[in-house]
Amino acid sequence: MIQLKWEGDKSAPTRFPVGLLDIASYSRQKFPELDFSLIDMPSEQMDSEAVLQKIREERPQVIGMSLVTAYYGIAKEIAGKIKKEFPDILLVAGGPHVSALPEHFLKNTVFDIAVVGEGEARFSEVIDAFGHERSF
Ligand code: B12
Repeated sequence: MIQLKWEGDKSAPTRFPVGLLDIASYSRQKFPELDFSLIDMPSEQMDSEAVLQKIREERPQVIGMSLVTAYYGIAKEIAGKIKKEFPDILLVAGGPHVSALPEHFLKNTVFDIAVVGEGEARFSEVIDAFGHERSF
């Protein structure tokens, strides 16, 4: 899971990523054998290169990002870099921007899946389908 931050972002560094943590907590209960981790760009003062470095170290199979519209640009930048270096990682987007403008979001994106609305059960379904090589 990645909580985003764009360069010059003045919002508080300690935003608590409630939506992402909800999803991780729900998924962890469903799949206790899997590891879930949070890359928290604001509180760890990370830029996109630092995120890439963390991904190189952790080698996740699935990455979820939460987007408000203000974070669309940085999400696109980071997702593009991830896909270029790790084309097999499944990229899942959710949050208010994706829920408000799903068709627009999907028109020009490297994300594999966009989840509209509440993400807890949906994200688990995605992980389940991905783990069993089922289409979603
Ligand atoms: C609390 C809040 C804040 C707090 C955040 C505190 C915190 N803990 O992070 C503060 C005051 C800091 C804040 C700031 C801003 N906010 Co605000 N905020 C809200 C509010 C009222 C609730 C958000 C919340 O915590 N929801 C509860 C959690 C559980 O829900 P959630 O995050 O939506 O996540 C669920 C789903 O969206 C989905 N989901 C989310 N992420 C993901 C990711 C994946 C992979 C998947 C599958 C699913 C998924 O699943 C989650 C669980 O069901 C909403 C309005 C609302 N009622 O939703 C506005 C809202 C999100 N904020 C908004 C805005 C514009 C902002 C600011 C940009 C304002 C500004 N100009 O600075 C900043 C951006 C901050 C940031 N960096 O994200 C807009 C976004 C609109 C848009 N088009 O994107 C909203 C929708 C209000 C509105 N109607 O205009 N905000």
